[in-house]
Amino acid sequence: MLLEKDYEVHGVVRRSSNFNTQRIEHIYPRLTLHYGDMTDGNGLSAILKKVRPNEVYNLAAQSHVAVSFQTPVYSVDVGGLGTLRLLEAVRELDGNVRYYQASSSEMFGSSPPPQNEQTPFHPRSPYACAKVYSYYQTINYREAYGLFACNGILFNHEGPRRGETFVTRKITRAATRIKLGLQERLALGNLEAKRDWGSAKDYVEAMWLMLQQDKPDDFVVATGEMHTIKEMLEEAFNSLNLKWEDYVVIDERYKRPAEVNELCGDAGKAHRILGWKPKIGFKELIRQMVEHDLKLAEGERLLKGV
Ligand code: G4F
Repeated sequence: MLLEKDYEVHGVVRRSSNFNTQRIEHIYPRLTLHYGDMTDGNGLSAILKKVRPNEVYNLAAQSHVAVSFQTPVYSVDVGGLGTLRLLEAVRELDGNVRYYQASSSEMFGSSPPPQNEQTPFHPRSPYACAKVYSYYQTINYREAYGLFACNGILFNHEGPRRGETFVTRKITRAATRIKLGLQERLALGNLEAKRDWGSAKDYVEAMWLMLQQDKPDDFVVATGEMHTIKEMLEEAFNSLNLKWEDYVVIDERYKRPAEVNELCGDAGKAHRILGWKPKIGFKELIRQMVEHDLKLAEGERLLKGV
């Protein structure tokens, strides 16, 4: 839907010595890429002055919660101060730019579910603390400078393009590789945590809708359904006629210094004001991911000649 409108699409990516654009290749040639970095405010400002965007979506972060405990200063520099650098660059443009901030359900941390726009924040990681900082800076730029700036407080959003170190994709990759004899074990951390998992495809639509409204506001985006990691394991492994208990081992290294135990969003405000509702449920989401990863595993097996 995003691409149906007559948009010129620009993206900013960090330079890497290896190609790191596989997950956005499907939107070439609509997309023009620029090299930039959230730690380099001057660079961001130069890109914005060149592109003169109507809408800016800040999805940048060191987005792995566990890794943020190992790289706290970097994670907060990118996910917290990086937001401020980008907001300043947007403000300098002095135009009618609309700004979207990727806020996160991790900000709620240990506040019990259901969580909505009124729920107090209690962040439990450097990543989440940076997100709370960025959330308030976004509101401050809205109030102080009249910027059309919105926070989308997105709960976990998944799909076949999800990074392979996040728990959903780690599970579907492993289950399908185990099925084809390419892997023997799956090492995980805390299996008791509960999450509200939705489809990234649905959630991107909500992000876009926020910037099409008459006035800027903040919205929770969630399915309202909560599952444990064990339920996720059951769904993925059962769909391949496997029993997860035969393959999963607990590795303490995947446990976090502080855990977020229960996240389940109340997206009532997004339903009412944006007219948004998720279309893809938990079972369908896992089915899509398993189907995709099974094809990947089949390709891998062919290459290896197993
Ligand atoms: O998949 P996860 O790493 O996602 P997490 O920490 O909930 O964060 C994701 O969603 C947020 C939105 O709420 C985003 F803001 C954030 O950027 C990211 O996209 O972990 C989910 C749960 C955790 O409780 C974790 O402890 O799964 C548990 N888990 C158990 N074993 C594991 C593992 N997580 C990972 N990544 N790897 C494991 O082996």
